[in-house]
Amino acid sequence: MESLKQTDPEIHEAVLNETNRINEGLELIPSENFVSRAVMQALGSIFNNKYSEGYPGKRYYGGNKYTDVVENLAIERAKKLFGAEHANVQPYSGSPANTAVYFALLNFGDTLMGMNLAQGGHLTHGHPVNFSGRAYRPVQYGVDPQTHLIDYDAVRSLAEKEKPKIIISGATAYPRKFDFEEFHKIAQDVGAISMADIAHLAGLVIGDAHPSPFPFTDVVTTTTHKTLRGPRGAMIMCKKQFAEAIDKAVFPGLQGGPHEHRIAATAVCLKEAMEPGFRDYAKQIVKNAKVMAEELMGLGFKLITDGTDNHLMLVDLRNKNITGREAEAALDKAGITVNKNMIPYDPRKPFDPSGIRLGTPAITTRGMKEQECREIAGLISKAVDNCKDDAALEGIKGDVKELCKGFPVY
Ligand code: DSN
Repeated sequence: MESLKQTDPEIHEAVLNETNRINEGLELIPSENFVSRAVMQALGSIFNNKYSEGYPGKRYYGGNKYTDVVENLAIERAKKLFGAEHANVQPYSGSPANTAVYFALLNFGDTLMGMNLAQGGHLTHGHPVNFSGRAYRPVQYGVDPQTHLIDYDAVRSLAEKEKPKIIISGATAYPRKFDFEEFHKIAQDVGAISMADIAHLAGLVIGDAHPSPFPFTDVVTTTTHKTLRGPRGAMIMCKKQFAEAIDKAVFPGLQGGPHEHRIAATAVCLKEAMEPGFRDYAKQIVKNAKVMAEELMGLGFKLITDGTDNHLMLVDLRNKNITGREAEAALDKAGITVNKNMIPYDPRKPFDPSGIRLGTPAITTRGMKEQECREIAGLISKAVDNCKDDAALEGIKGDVKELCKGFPVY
């Protein structure tokens, strides 16, 4: 990074510091991951400089011969990997991708049904402060107050009563499997479009570690930077009948020039995901999460739904006498990065909720397995027990650093 060092030493230093932070610490935010050098190289490539408004073969700018190669490869790989009829790889990220779907397929004021953010959903699934909850009429389903699982009968009743035009499945903090087939059936029965937002699950889906929403779901969105292990960005995949409307909504409806360097990096991550090793990776993510969950419960932590089937855990900290914000801060001091998170029916507020969210995609990428996950659970427990003792947290940070030494990120 000599050029960066000379041009902007402050940014250079921040990059080095961040590199040390990830190498010496444990990244347990379930939506984060570490991409390969090849993905990084595509992301930092010459395609950053190109304008290519339009789609392959139909651009509003000249000089797009090689841009078309890149975007076509990303599209074809996405279709092949997921078994999709159509793919649009231009959305800048998950929120613009979801917004594009609504813009394409709904009229303002139409009813949109999605999972409540406070119970595991996402802002763009109809939260009242978000565009999706203001431009459309949001109807929200959640989880059962006792089991904290999605009650599919309750989802069906709500859909029958409210007659949404689109039903969104998918979440950001739901530790169990989604029954995408059941969601599609409910949508069909009430005359709605079925949409799955698999941002968190995409890597697990193609690695056969979670059931797929294909080929039956009408529209599927995903970010590319979570379990899929690609650049920050998103894709929309859909049945052919929705393709034209969705492409038009992305461009020119919502976006201008696509970020082709990022699309090149998406193509690379999709190629990597076609390798047999990616299946092992996806399955290991889930194995790691299950072991960490078991170990944490053995140490007295209460996990929402008493465990996990996927890459994430939602921990209810109320029996530990610590809030989510306090735990996040204490763990940060110990070199363990997590995020505070609302638990279902949380009596506290989002900025200082009762829970934390943990996940295994990033530590699995760096090669950690069951044994390390047991150790990590012990370190988390120790940090929570000593959350007010900075010297103890510093000591745990040393243990974390020692553990990480055997698993360099780059
Ligand atoms: N912000 C993402 C997450 O952390 O789950 C969802 O978009």
